[in-house]
Amino acid sequence: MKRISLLFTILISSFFLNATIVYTDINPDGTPPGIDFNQDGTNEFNIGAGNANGDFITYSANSNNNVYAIGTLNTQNWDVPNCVNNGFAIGANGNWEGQGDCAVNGWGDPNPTITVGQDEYLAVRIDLATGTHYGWIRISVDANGNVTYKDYAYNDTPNAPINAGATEGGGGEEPAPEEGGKKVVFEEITGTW
Ligand SMILES: [Ca+2]
Ligand SMILES: [Ca+2]
Repeated sequence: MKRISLLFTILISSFFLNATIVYTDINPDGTPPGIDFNQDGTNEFNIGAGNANGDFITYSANSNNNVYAIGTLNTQNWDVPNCVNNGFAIGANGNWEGQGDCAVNGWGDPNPTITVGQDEYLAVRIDLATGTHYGWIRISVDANGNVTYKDYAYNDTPNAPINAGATEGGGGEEPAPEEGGKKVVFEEITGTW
């Protein structure tokens, strides 16, 4: 029974690893010119400096690329990202109101979703050749509003959620059987027995 459980665990782990989160470390941490999630030479987000180093990002090249923002065009908080905590499920239900650019530190005003000196996550949506994907960018902001970029990742399964900070395993909830994943695993296990 133990062996079966172990096999089960390995198969589950293998499956979710295959679900694949594409992770990129920024090394050393700092302010790269942009974020290229799939490493194809085209940045999904470009990083610039306004009030402080690396404090705004733009992504007008693709209209579906976006950042989870605090507000909407109507509330005028549309261009301030709503930074999320580690483990936050980033998916289709996010407030995708970044509208082409975002000031990470709130255009010089404090971004209320950021704690100075603490890891924060930008929740992002990107369009790649394979479809719409969800991802995160880990940053920290100092007392002067300078932004340090640390690493980033996206789920290579289109439309599938990712947990902020997740680097493997799909990062979201267990997929429903009709969505593919779990069903396949159980079929494999049945076949093995
Ligand atoms: Ca790219
Ligand atoms: Ca790093």
